[in-house]
Amino acid sequence: MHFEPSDEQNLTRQSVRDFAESEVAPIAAEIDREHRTPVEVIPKLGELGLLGMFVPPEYGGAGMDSVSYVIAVEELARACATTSVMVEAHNSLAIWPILHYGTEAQKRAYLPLLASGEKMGAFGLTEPGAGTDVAAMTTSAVPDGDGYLLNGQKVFITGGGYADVFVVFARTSTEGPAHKGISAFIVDRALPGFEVGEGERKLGIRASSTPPLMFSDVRLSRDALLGAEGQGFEIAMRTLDGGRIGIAAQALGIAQGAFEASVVYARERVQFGRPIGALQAIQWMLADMATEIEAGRMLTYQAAWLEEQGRPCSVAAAKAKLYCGQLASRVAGMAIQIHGGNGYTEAYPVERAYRDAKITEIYEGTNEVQRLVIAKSLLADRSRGAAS
Ligand code: COS
Repeated sequence: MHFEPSDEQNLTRQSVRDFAESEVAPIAAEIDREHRTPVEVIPKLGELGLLGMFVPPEYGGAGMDSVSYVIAVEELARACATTSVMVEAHNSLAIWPILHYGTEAQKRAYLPLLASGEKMGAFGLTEPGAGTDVAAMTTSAVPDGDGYLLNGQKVFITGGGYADVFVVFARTSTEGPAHKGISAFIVDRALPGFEVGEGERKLGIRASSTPPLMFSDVRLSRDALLGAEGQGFEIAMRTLDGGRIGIAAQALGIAQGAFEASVVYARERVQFGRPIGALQAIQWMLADMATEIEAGRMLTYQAAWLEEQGRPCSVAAAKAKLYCGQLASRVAGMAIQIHGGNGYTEAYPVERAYRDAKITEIYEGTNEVQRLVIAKSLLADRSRGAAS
């Protein structure tokens, strides 16, 4: 397959790049240093349509295709990984499940507000004792009157500090297989008994808010249930399939930014009387970086295209995320190597890229989880139809 972006996709890249270079890149180092979430960019992201990218226009969104979405995330990450994950978590993890599993009333109630950025969304899945092992979650939603009582704790919730609407997963049954007893709910931050804790201080994406959520007898109405009771594990997995394509795009953008900074540095930095780009040792690193990024981009766009067609994309998403997460770490490492001692300081953006890259090998499923998903499909009973 030779991927050729459409005029519309090229336009998306150009407009997001212009915005990222003028509004995001100038503050990226500062918000990282200060661990400060750039909430001031949220209205601007909303105006550009980046907060409701695949929400259809009838619900107030931009109605973009999945490839345009990954292009936008990639361009934001090229300037600032934190801003890209703010957009990614909101679109992929909060909006997507409401769009695909919500009732008409839920879609009408939430999507226009989320797409405009008037309200921000987040995804409450991970718990202190349930990270990779999602089915081990203990947060419970016990039937009570005509609704549920929600109790428990979530951790590492991207966007938790500023989000208004959360897609929260909780156990509604302890009967049968653990994953069958999980349900999804749309939970408003304003509900009594819902508390948001202090954000974590992290190695990278330092400006991204990732606090714990605490639920103490939070009363949910019946209308808060997203999908059917017991469908939560499936909703989480399908949501993460798309989310992983977004994280692959984020990893690509981080790598692209570090690569471009390295090309500039290789042209300008003089040693032994000539730019270091004249040295084969540097040239080989640049060549490897460019090749890996292009390979990762093809995997990511392929996964997004499959998703857009409504075709199975779990395995393609896992491959894209696995490959791009690793390439981002490798490329950022080479970028520091090319920059030498300068690259190890905060004065150059590759230091931040190196720290930011690592999380793309961890969140929305570790490298090991992606390998598990890929290997499972390779060894699946073919008569049941393996995913691509
Ligand atoms: N789409 C739809 N359904 C899926 C699915 C997907 N992508 N993946 C799994 N399922 C279904 C399976 O078909 C199975 O359904 P049945 O019981 O009806 O047959 C069910 O879910 C259980 O699947 P599986 O046995 O593979 O589940 P495991 O408990 O072994 O978990 C892993 C599999 C580890 C891959 C999964 O829990 C996972 O992805 N963990 C990582 C979670 C994560 O990414 N956390 C980050 C949070 S966001 S920062």
